[in-house]
Amino acid sequence: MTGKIESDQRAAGEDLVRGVVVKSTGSQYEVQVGNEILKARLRGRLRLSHKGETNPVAVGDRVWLRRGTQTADATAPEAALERIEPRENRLVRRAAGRRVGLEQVLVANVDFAWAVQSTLLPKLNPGFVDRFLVMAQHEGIEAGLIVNKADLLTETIRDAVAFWTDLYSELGYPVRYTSTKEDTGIDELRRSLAGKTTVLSGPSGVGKSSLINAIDPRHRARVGDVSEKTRKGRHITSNATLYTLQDSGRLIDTPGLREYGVIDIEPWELGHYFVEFLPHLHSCHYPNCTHDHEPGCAVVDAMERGEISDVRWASYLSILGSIQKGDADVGR
Ligand SMILES: Nc1nc2c(ncn2[C@@H]2O[C@H](COP(=O)(O)OP(=O)(O)OP(=O)(O)O)[C@@H](O)[C@H]2O)c(=O)[nH]1
Ligand SMILES: [Mg+2]
Ligand SMILES: [Zn+2]
Repeated sequence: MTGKIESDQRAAGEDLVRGVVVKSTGSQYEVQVGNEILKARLRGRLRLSHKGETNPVAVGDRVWLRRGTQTADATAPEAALERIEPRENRLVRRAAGRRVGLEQVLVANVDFAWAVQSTLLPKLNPGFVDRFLVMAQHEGIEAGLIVNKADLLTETIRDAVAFWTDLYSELGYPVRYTSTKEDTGIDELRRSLAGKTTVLSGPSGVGKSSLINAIDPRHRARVGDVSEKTRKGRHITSNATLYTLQDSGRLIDTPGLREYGVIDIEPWELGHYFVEFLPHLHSCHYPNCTHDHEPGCAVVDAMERGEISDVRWASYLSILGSIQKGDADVGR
């Protein structure tokens, strides 16, 4: 058994070892090889072959390393990152600021993606959830919604939050309420992570890192508070990190995003990533219908019959508008 794993982790005839990227700080990467974490630096030619991306290597990438000679300097890289395996999937967003136009790969090779929101502080943002679900659907990644801070649910907001969780459940997405303060829904969430790679993504301050710590207390992901004034998080987590779980499975913590920018999707294609539109798309009069102004639109008809929720249609139009305008992701 051990022999097989070793030969799988070593390229034939070459002195390379295979691992998974667990952290990326821009120029240096941490790569898990078996039970070991190696610091690695990228070879120059790899950097050039990924020109459209701000980061050629992302957390979750499967890579091949060449071990270097050990030095006494603990900060020196221990290996050169020689090769990146083709990705099964990735979550990307448009890079913000000076790098607009480039893609930022948030994570690669994930089996499941949770959009994490909170009931309050910050309050649930369905626009974020819809954009996130579109991008996950586009990449063929299964996705769902976690609503954390269930302990803050009061009579005043309970129905408003339930409106959204019912909506996403009815669309077929798994929905979980959790509280890291009251230990609600944590065991169930932990069980769903076994044997696969799962990513948590959401706005700053919703409790992604707190969930990681609650799921596997051996990990000590840094947690920050929410600003009293803006009621938003303070962007505590600054790099995506992959955690190996005690019970099997891998869980990726990501930095909080202000908004989730949709990328690489054409206007006529967007409707394909709204699951409830799918049964109607072939009935639109125009094959490239954008379900906006076109006559004979089966999606609008379905909405008028009450089969598609008007809030999801409004959200669709908002995303369509950003794609048509070529909006940049507002980013972190
Ligand atoms: N009331 C309540 N507060 C929580 C819960 N989970 C986390 N928090 C608090 O929310 C704040 C933000 O938590 P973090 O885990 O740092 O949030 P994050 O999503 O990782 O934020 P970024 O790293 O900035 O993206 C902290 O003050 C946590 O203590 C919860 O279930 N209930
Ligand atoms: Mg965090
Ligand atoms: Zn249509």
